Amino acid sequence: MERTFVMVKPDGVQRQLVGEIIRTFERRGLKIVGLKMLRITKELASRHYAEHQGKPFFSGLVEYITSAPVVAMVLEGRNCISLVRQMMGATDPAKAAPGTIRGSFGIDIGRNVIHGSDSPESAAREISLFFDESELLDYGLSLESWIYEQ
Ligand code: DAT
Ligand code: MG
Repeated sequence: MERTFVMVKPDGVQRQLVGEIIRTFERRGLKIVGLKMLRITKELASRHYAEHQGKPFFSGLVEYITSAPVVAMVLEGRNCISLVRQMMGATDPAKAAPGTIRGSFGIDIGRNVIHGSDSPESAAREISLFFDESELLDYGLSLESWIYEQ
């Protein structure tokens, strides 16, 4: 099983899409193993988006992600890193496939509702940036045999 880091961004929280987004992942069969609401500091934003430092959109990105609370979570499931990326849709919501989260709820690349890790390395880095090991729960779901054949 794989874990990934997902965040409902400030626009998603302000637009009251938290429940809708969590529901989308739960319906798919992904398991929530960590969940919290927080206001991201400038320092955490700079670390989370370190790979984008120096790009023209960086300061706007930090401004946006720190502007209001976010909901951070860790999801677990088979191949869930790429599964979640597929469910999110393209970075630019205007180009995201209909039915994806960004393709359903967004229009502007600077207001794209959700973040999800893009690789196993990013997932490990981002999970440890937002969660202590003690905040992640190991537990089984009794319906697992109805989601996975083996
Ligand atoms: P993703 O969030 O799909 O992983 P990314 O890591 O390339 O995309 O970029 C991080 C965020 O930065 C993205 O969600 C929105 C913003 N962003 C990326 N490219 C942008 C651009 N060309 N103009 C404005 N914002 C951009
Ligand atoms: Mg990214």
